[in-house]
Amino acid sequence: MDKQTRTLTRFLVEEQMKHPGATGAFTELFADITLAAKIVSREVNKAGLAEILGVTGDINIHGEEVKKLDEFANEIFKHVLLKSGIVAAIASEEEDEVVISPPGRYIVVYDPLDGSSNIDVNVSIGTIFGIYRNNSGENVSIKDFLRSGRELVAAGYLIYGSSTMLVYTTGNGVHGFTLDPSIGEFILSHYDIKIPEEGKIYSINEAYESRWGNKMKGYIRNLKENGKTLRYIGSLVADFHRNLLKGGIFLYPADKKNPHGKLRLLYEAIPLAFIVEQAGGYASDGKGNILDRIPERIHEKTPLFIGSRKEVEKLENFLRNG
Ligand code: AHM
Ligand code: MG
Repeated sequence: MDKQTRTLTRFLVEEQMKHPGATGAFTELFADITLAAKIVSREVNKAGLAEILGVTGDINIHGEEVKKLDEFANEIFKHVLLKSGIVAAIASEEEDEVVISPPGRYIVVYDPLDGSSNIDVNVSIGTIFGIYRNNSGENVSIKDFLRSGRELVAAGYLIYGSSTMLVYTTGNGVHGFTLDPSIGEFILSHYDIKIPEEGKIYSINEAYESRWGNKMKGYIRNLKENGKTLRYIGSLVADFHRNLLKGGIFLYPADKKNPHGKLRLLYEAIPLAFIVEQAGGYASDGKGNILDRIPERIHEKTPLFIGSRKEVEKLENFLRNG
């Protein structure tokens, strides 16, 4: 019985009770995030029916076409978070600038709908988020976003797949909750997730091989010679989630076309780096820990190598020594 009734809300309240000074604001913030997520999940699930597939006709700051669902997810998260009185400012992949609306104890960074190219074809997509404390009160500004991932209060992602899941950490292990659509609740399904130290899977877009440097080419050749297997969905959240549970490495290197990589440091790489580290894994930009990077711009890009600790360390050694 307990298994079916271990909701996210109960879990958060139990966690909150371990911290006598807690005000409940954080628990409320999570209620807001899951509300937005449930609405997005509902729209994603019926996307083939509603007139919500396709593009809006706009191009975002990254030069990419904005999908209607991208925009919808962005608006829902922005609205729910900024109206809460708990979040003073947000930075989103789909907003050119940070959006400031004090008061609020927290600031939130997010990619509202990651894996946009998979929206129209019924393949898993997701939302990634990171939560920081607002240390500047009413004077919150863009500077409050340019900080190390080590200052994260929490990070998580939603995956809209064959089921909808929330996976998050507050720095006390990583826990996964599955949405039971019949009761509209996230139920604890994956307690204290640990990523295997090593793994068979590697995930990279190999079509770009001709753009890579020789060390990257050699590394991938080496993986194949050592019996690794390729899995690549093209949705970071879905590729990350699979590798978190099964072990392996996800790679999006810098290449000739994208000299700084494609993925975004602040609202993609850093939150996932915090999660993977809490699960016993590791995230690198090829030179060092993603959590040691301090973004200079909110939309800064980074190479990303993330997953099982030993696999990512091997990759780092390969890039250093060839
Ligand atoms: P998006 O945030 O615009 O959806 O782009 C990010 C996505 C990631 O989910 C995925 O890992 C990557 O882009 C795939 O890129 P590619 O198509 O170059 O392999
Ligand atoms: Mg994205």
